[in-house]
Amino acid sequence: MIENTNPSLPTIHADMLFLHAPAVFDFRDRTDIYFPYLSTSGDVPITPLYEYFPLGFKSLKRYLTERGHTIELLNLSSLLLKYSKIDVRSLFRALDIRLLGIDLHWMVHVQGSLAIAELFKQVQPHTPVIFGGISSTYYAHELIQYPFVDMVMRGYDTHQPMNQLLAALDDERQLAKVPNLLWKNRAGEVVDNGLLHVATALPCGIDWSTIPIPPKDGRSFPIQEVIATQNAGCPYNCGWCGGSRDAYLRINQLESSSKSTIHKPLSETDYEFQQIGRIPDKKNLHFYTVNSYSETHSRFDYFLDLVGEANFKSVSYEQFKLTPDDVLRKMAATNPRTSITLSPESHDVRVAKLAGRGAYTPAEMEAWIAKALDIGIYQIDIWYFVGMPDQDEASVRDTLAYCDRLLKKFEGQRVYPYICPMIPFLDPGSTFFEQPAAHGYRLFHRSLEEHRRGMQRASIINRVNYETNWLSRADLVHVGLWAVQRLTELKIKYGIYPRGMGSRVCQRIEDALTFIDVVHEIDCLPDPQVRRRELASIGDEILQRNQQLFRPEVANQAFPLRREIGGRWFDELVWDEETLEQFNREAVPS
Ligand code: B12
Repeated sequence: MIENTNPSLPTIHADMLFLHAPAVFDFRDRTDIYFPYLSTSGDVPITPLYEYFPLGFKSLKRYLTERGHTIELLNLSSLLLKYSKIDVRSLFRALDIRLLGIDLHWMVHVQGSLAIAELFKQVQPHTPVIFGGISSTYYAHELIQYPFVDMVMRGYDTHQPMNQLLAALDDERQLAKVPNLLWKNRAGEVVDNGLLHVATALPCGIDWSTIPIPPKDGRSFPIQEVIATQNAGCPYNCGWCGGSRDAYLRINQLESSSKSTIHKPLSETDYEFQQIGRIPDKKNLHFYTVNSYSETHSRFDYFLDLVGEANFKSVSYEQFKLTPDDVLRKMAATNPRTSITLSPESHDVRVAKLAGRGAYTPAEMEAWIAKALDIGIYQIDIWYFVGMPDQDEASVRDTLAYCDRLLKKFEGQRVYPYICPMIPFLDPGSTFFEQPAAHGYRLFHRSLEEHRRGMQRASIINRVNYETNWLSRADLVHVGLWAVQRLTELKIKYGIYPRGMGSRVCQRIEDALTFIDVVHEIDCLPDPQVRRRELASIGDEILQRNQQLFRPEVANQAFPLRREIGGRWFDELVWDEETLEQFNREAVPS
């Protein structure tokens, strides 16, 4: 262990710490990367650092703790947002751990996760670093080449292999037997143990009883939410999605006849509900059920009974097809504030079909909405996407015109369309990523290193990893953000957003649309020296805009009011608030 030179930050002793890095490091003082307002997808409460950590962190913590290992979770992304002066090196000096685990699950973390691993190894060169998650699995062989990455644990289910690994850490002979592990031996050679552990289920439910909760006297609307995933992988096959049926089989190196969806045993679902029941203030929780469309009828029926007994403040369900009447009735009965999320992706069924959707026409959807509201569904959210095959600017404009009609038709009935540009990345491993030309796509970054470098570009347009035959990279950003702006105007028109609040959102998007071009022009200058100089000349303007986003607050398209962070389920900070505050005040530089 290295000496902890900051006594005000107590040393954390653990077998393993799982760390979630900010998407870009060190975002706090970067004057050379511009993060435009509302440039994440918009449905989840995050900044452009993408603070969610994988749900698997929580299930791994439970599984490994129950098997005798001490495990800590650190959301470095949230910690750095909340405590703006804390130096990461001094945090690392206060860790006495046998293994550091970093997720590179979402590709968008490529720059941040690698930068953090490199920094950690400078402080603790003898503590091994392991990567895991979907992108780590896809890029495992490239990832292991970085000198600061010692191991990669591949696969959608890493519980049992991680237990085996923690028991084998100091013994190379045992390490060679850990399934799914790619690692470097003492001689520095890369050893591939093979992808032998194939996920058959999501084996371990989450202990929700210990999650952070927002302070009672918070200054803003609290973000109180838990997520239910009853399955991973997917029976559907949307070409842009890195979690689709084919992508799942490809990334996990499985045969096309293998199972592409894994489910949580119902006993583990029961466990999760029991633990949720122990959260103080449970009646204020929003329960966000992701991919409920991949559940079988009987499993979903069982799940709905549990939701009904739980008495959440509100519940939302993602649906792929239009939910049948009997299920709608049951959903409505489980909670008075039940909302359903549909993602038709485009109003144009031809485009929607090419995107892997198109299971219903707009007319069918409208008839269904009327019925669902009648049955007692409280709210319906409808998501459209920008960056799909055969979707040009005119098509996006038509989607907005359609949203106008939809909002008018269901005025005052809580039917809310949203739109999001697919930026910065087309998911690696998705079918369109694998066969771009066949689907009208062109890639700008393909390898891990290309993505890492790409994420360091000042201009968001240059960070985007693809374009389509119908929308260039600049169009994806411009048309995408314009569409968000137009939809905001429509929501003001129909009284969904108060005028003042909506206008501020529109003004900030307007500023982003203008400033994106300023940054982009400079970022495209061919001479690196001139480019750096010109970029430096607008550095203050970049910083000032970024600092409006990187605060201990978050606003997103679905809820464009700033809300305090720190109490989201993934805001795990290891040290208590008082300690971190004191440490932040002292801010001892390295
Ligand atoms: C549920 C889900 C979400 C949820 C919950 C996410 C969460 N906190 O886990 C929400 C809706 C919040 C979400 C958000 C996003 N998602 Co998502 N999501 C999914 C989905 C549908 C299922 C994932 C899942 O439940 N896995 C099962 C859980 C239990 O396990 P796990 O978390 O994966 O962890 C296991 C392993 O991955 C591994 N592991 C993970 N990390 C580590 C680290 C170490 C050290 C080790 C050893 C192991 C390990 O071990 C764990 C235990 O077995 C997948 C698609 C799919 N069908 O698989 C997309 C998917 C993962 N998401 C994706 C994307 C793009 C996003 C967003 C970036 C979208 C956006 N633009 O906002 C955001 C990112 C948010 C953020 N980071 O702040 C892509 C990722 C593609 C890629 N390679 O980059 C996917 C593949 C498909 C998609 N397009 O939706 N997502």
